[in-house]
Amino acid sequence: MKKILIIALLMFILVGCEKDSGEVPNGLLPLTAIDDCDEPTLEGGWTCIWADEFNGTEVDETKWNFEVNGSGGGNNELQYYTRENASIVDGKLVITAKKESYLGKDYTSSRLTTKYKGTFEYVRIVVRAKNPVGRGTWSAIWMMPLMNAYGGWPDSGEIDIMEYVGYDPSYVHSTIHTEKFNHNLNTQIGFGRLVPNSNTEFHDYELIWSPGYLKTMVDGETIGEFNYVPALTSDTPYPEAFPFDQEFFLILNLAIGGNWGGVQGVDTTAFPTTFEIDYARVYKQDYATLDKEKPSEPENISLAQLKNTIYWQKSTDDYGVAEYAVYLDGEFHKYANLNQITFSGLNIGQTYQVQIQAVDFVGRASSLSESFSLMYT
Ligand SMILES: [Ca+2]
Ligand SMILES: [Ca+2]
Repeated sequence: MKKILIIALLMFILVGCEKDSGEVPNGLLPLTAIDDCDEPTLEGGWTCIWADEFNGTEVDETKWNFEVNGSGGGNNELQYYTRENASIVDGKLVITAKKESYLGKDYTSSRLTTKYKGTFEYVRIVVRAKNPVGRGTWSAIWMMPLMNAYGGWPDSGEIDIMEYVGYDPSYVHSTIHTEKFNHNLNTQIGFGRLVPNSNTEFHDYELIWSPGYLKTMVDGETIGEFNYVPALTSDTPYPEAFPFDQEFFLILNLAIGGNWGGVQGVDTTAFPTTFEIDYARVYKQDYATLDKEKPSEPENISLAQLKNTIYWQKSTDDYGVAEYAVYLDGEFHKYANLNQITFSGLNIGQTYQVQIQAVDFVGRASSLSESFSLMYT
């Protein structure tokens, strides 16, 4: 009797759970954490999808590429990047900068990337690292776009999760570069944070990246937040301000000298010096399991300064809006990744009724917005 009751109760719970989980409209499957990540999940539904704990005996070239060159990184840097300046020691990637003459350069170091081996969009990245010591060093944990969807640097964006220069060792920095905001125009958007012991202690440097939003942190404390706010750049197509809706890859490097690292020269007695990385982990949110609510209805559709362009207030959602479906006169027209769209190829002089619908990562859609009358010119 008791057994039957338990079975009945179990069945009720199972059926109840199944009913509760609902259906994933677009068939997205739940995520499973990879095996070789020492912290498989993080609070908030983050599941580890890529990681290197640096536990082997040499750099894992299924995950990393060496960039071997003396081209100066576009910043007049002084090092030649080789394969030999990176090694795995006691569970850490150690990049060692040396003062030595090599193929016309006075220093050697290493730069590793995950290009074609680990490329990501809308993820959380955690890299535990210890910065080098010495005036003239310039270490970085950063990202570049895989396909340059909007053109060459800086038009497709750059995400600097953590940069450090040895002449100013108390600070770490986070910066984004885009077509509209970049260091050639001196309009890049950057933040610094006081971390006095970043070259004696390991810290977790993080990026949280969702549509229209980037946040960097050190040990859970914010370094910088970067939001796409279309009202503030309404004269600009969104990719010029915020091209971060494409896949990026991770880069770890230790530069010497250069336009930033070398501002106060190089202390030649500081070498060898090391940039050490304990792990690099990438997490994605398990939308299929977690995302239960549809997004809010897009509101406040407005005409942008840019011709034939509108923007609207970003919808809210329990796990994020993946894209916006744009309707013209009741018919689906196209998707927009962020909350702005520029129309093209319509009939000049005709007025269209525009409606917007927010769609989340599992395909749940908001109700259609109110109509906005747009005269195409
Ligand atoms: Ca490790
Ligand atoms: Ca949702």
